[in-house]
Amino acid sequence: MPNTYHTEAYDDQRPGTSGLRKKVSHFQQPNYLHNFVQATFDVIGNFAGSTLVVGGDGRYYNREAIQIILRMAAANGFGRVLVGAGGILSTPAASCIIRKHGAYGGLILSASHNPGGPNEDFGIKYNTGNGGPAPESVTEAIFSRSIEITRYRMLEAADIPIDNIGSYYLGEMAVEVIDPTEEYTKLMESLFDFDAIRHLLAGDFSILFDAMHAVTGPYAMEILHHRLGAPAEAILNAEPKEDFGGGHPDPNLTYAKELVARMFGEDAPAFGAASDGDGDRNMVLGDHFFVTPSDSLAVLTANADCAPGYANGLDGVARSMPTSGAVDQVAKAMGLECFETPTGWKFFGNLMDAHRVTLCGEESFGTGSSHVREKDGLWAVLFWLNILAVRKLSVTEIMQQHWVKYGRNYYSRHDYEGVETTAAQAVMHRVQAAFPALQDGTLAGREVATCDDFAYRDPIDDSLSEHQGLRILFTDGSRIIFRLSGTGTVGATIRIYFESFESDVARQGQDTQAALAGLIHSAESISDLANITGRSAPTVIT
Ligand code: VG1
Ligand code: CO
Repeated sequence: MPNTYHTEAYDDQRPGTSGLRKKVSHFQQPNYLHNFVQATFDVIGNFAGSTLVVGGDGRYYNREAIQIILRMAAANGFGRVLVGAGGILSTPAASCIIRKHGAYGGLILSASHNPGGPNEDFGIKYNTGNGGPAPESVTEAIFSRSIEITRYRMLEAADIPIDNIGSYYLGEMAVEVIDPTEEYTKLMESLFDFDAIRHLLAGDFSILFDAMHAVTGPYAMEILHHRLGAPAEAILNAEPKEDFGGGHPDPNLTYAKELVARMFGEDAPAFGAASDGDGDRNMVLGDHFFVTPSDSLAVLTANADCAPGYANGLDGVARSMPTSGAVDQVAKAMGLECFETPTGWKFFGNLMDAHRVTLCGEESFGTGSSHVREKDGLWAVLFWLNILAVRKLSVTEIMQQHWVKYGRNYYSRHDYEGVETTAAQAVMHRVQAAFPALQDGTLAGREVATCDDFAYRDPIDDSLSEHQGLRILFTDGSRIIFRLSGTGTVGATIRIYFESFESDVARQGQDTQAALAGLIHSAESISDLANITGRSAPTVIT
């Protein structure tokens, strides 16, 4: 008989935008992880005898957590667990493996772009059998269960040697330690023209990929180096480390320092990219050129027929609400349906399952497609390389031609990280209080069309998600959006998103911050942010 242990419930296990994220020490409290895992197993239905996928981004506490989860899965009646060797599975690879093996679901261990190490962050989330993050109905059920839980089940057994590929048993449950890159690599080969990319890289087209000492190192080595022939030196920080080498594994202009310096330095390569802690994000750069994630989604959509996996056309596209409307312009021109969802990948799952969308993306360096049910960093990199190989243009040329054809959506996000929670809430209240006066008025010399608190009705299952961000929408298509982050672990992070559309080619060459200056200034003044938070400037601008 599996062992059953008594436990005391915690009251703070409500998952955020993407799972439960806390400091490592928080997860190390007695039974903290056990409770969350048991609460998950208690609500996800009848999985007896079926398969669970487990893996993580390799951060500190990954290995311990995996051993705990394996013993709990065995005691709870799973038939088999697939675990990535070394405990490694990128988030998109985990999604791929869940789908390929018809698994019941998966547990992904990651705090994504948040730093790792004994004093930093850890995280866990449950993905369902479609390979995607559990929908809100499931995450809410897990939370409800977590506050009343009194026992968990765990087998007493020795550790599984997760570094060695092979088959093992824990009681009656099979544990298969698998190569974390194999299935994922095959999937990429089925979508993109590897011969064309190999040919491109064999010429004088050089690339740099920054794995940021996070999970994509082994994947980039296998795909970009071994399969596609990029030199090993083209992969920066390729070795996954438990603390990401002390860095912040967030692929943006602030944190991907080394890559940015080289792409904007002398003899810059033609193409540069980076991914985050768990491999689902991507940043794309050209020689002295930054591609905003919102533009990237639009470019992939407009050029999808360059890649074999998408040559037969797209079902539709989707973007998160704060993401710029660049993809909307392309969708309109191509006659595609275009959806606007709340922030977080879980909202794309239903649309993909119903074959309503093929490509989707978020402004936060996330792009992906229905090949899996997570955003996918290396997939985006390969998609870009495939397009560049076919079109034989530089990144800058692709972008400039795109803007001429579809217009340019100037776009920026300002993050104020680690703000005191009450101050952050006060800022949001202040903005909302300004809405009545703004309605039908003007701001930054632009006419306000409407202001609202974004709510989303899922077109497939009719579920409603409210309070997804405060929006000021202008009649010329410009937008200012205020949102509080749901992924941080210390205090609150205020995100302000700015967008303005420019169809006039003569005005498309401006500096982004300059083009948005009026909106930025207005946002600071109506929110009274500096006074309320004591912050005079954002922590990160992307
Ligand atoms: C952030 C991003 C959001 C993304 C989420 C998870 O959420 O803004 O677009 O889906 O991170 O990404 P928030 O609530 O902090 O704004 V990851 O790479 O952490 O799975
Ligand atoms: Co991530």
